[in-house]
Amino acid sequence: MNWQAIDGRTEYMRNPLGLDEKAPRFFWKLRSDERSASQSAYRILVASSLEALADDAGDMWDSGEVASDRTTHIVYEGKPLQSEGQYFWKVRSWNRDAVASDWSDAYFWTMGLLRRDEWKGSWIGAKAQPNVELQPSPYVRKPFRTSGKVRRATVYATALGLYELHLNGRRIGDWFAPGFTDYDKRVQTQAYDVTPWLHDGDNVVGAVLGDGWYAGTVGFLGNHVYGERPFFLLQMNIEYADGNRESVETDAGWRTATGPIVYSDMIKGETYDARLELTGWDQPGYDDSGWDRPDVRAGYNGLLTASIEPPVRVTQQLKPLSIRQTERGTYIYDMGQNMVGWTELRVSGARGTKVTLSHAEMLNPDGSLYLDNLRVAVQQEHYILKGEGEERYEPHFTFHGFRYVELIGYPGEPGLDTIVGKVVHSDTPKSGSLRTSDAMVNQLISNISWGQRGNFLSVPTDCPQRDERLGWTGDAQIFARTASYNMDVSRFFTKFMWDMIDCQQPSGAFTDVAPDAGWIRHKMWNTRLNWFAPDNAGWGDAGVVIPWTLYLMYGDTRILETHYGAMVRWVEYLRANSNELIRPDYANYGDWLSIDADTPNEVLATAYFAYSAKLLSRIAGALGKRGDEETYASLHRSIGDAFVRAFVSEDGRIRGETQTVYVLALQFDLLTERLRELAIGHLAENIASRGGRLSTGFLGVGYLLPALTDNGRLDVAYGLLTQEEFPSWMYSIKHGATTIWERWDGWTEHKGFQTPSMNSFNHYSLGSVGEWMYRYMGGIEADPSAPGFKRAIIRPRPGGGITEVEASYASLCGTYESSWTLNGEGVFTLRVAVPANASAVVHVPGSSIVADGRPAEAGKTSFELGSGVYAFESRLGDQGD
Ligand code: RAM
Repeated sequence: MNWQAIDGRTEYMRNPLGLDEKAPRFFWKLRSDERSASQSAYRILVASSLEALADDAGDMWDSGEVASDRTTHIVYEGKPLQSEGQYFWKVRSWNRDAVASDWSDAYFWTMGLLRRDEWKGSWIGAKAQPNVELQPSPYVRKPFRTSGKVRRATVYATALGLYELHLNGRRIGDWFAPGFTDYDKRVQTQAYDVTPWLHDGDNVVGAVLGDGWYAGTVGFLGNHVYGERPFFLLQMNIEYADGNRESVETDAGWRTATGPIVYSDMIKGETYDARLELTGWDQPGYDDSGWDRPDVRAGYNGLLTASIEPPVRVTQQLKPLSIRQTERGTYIYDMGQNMVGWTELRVSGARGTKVTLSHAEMLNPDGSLYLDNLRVAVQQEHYILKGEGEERYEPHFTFHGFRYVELIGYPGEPGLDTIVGKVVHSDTPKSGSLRTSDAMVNQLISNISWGQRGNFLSVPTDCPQRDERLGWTGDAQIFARTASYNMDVSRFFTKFMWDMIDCQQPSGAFTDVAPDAGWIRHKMWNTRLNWFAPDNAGWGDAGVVIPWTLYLMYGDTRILETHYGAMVRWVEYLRANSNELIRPDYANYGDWLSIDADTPNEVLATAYFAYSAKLLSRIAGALGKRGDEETYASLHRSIGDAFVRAFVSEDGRIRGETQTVYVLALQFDLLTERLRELAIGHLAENIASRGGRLSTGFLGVGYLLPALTDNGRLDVAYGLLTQEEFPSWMYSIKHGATTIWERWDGWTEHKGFQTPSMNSFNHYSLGSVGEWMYRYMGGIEADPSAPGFKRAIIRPRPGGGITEVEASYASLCGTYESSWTLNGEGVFTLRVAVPANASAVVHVPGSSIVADGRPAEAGKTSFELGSGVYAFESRLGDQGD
């Protein structure tokens, strides 16, 4: 029977440390080799020790046998969880025949420091420097002794700035901790189990501090946005086998010095002088008598919250494809992929030799690095050799977006193995995969996923190379659904919602950028960039779209409950600031970077207002708030009516007559049935009149193919997908793109590069077509009535000359697969896999359907399936379905 609960998770994570969630949620998956396997009941045991758990004792919680088919978001309801508590759990599941599985493996989690007064340390940093723009990174250290056998040692740490934790000569943890938050409001803390790394007797704990988003350059907002220099807070709690406890924490007794990192800035790169290395600084026995006492910061008024975001990690290493010497005697490498992270250098040479690594996304026509689009960003490292044999170097608190690397000043002749590219991003595990028979479509899929990898770094950034790299909310919302197919972004976006909440204005407006990095606080938008406003249409709406997406894709109702009030405030803000339900748009983004098509702001803004209201109604429904569900549904209808009155003519033409106005009106459900039909006709005509090409910008593009497909124009949708003439996705691919460009015309044959003041080659927004590829081409669609893929709708739509698609999606409930082929005779085959304890409604296109080897009843095209693997065959006409 093979019925088994597997892959247990706590708060979406495998065995997490240092949670501050007092009612954590449990998740598991089910394994079964039977068809239509389902769970009839479960029992969870939570114990305070592994021994107790092994004895089947749930001294913290025994859920009892609960009749339920749920396996996700099961809320802990046991005894109160304690600070630093270590908890173990397991689950047993009963199948529909009431046969029990074995107990699952044991899983665990720990709690962090739950009360502020449990943080005993002080914030320490280097003394203030004379006013320098780029300052050296401080090293801080503390020797300490352990006395006896250590049972468990945990480090809790954070920084206003960035920190790299060291213990006894070992670097511990990930990159760019504690992540980007609005430090005026909160900072995340991390927990590390360091038990294995403690020595008997003498030990040293320390850290290297970086300016990061706190004190370094943030986007185009300059440096010192939150503070002038970084500060570090650490507490190591040690429990001995004999029950004694001790702690080591940051205080005035630590020592600090500067070392080889002359500066390291997110936007400005790094200079590292290896001659200044503090060899052995993080080990016992090092003489720190020349080091200073640290500066102790008075305190911190923001919240200390356990880290929600997934850690930033190096997830892949890329070797360069080629190397070429330039006339200047430098070398230019091609990594073969526009990537984000940095390069590691291997070099031997004389002490004092300076080697520079310079990074760029593109090459100029003369073969040199195209640096113009970086604005004030400097994607360079300068490394000064110590001259002691082979030296290896990678930077610390900076990252770059690049495909090409220029090596300047290298002593000797470099080879392909002189550098290696390190791919760096928030470690959101891959959850989707898509492969087709069309090589260019596959390249587009790859470009979209590289765009995500390059820009999901603590926050969803717009781009990784120029002096921007900010959490633009419009970009994030339009791409959120695509992102959640590609990778598990549950916690990444849960964290980002806090960033949005921290910036929500007293009026209820959600901002364009989160964290806003003091943009609004300093009223910079008035002075520097007067087009900025805190409530742009399609940007602020992210405050509703993102929680809804998390609910749909992961079944998370807590995110809806937590932010319900904030979402209501947003929609009420829009209502209060509209004129008879027509929403003005004060800023000028409109359908940002559309091409040769200006969507009137009011039309776009009113459509988005309606969409926010509609989603809020559904959210209220999901939370059982029937009154609000009706209130916001009727608000949505009223906005739709106002929209039609103000902007739609009798013949279904919508003001502006851009593709985007039709797409939004169709997708946000603003039209009557009659107007809908007219609108789809106008949309298709507009596309045809442009030679089968699109004109949509960031906001229209995400819904363009869905709107066409939902309204019977799959052929037009595929035409746009596979269009190779400018502007199109394939145009960039034909010209070598390996990521999604910010602009359709970032580079064109007729004009060359667009204006360097805004020309990123790694912006994911126009890649929001990824969603359509999963939902429609692959056919794996979420069912809002069973969110989190407890049930899926499988409805592949063949077309576009594509003969084969393989799609899969690893949901919280297990992995769905939908793979199809279409041969020259119009024979369509479909293979569907549905995970245990889940179900799917499968819609098979075409006629003469054979399901699982048997002819289906005439006229039957949809099939309700339980778990298992199924095969279908049908015959298609010329047009797909
Ligand atoms: C640009 C950003 C971003 C966009 C805004 C409106 O500067 O790159 O992608 O959301 O402007």
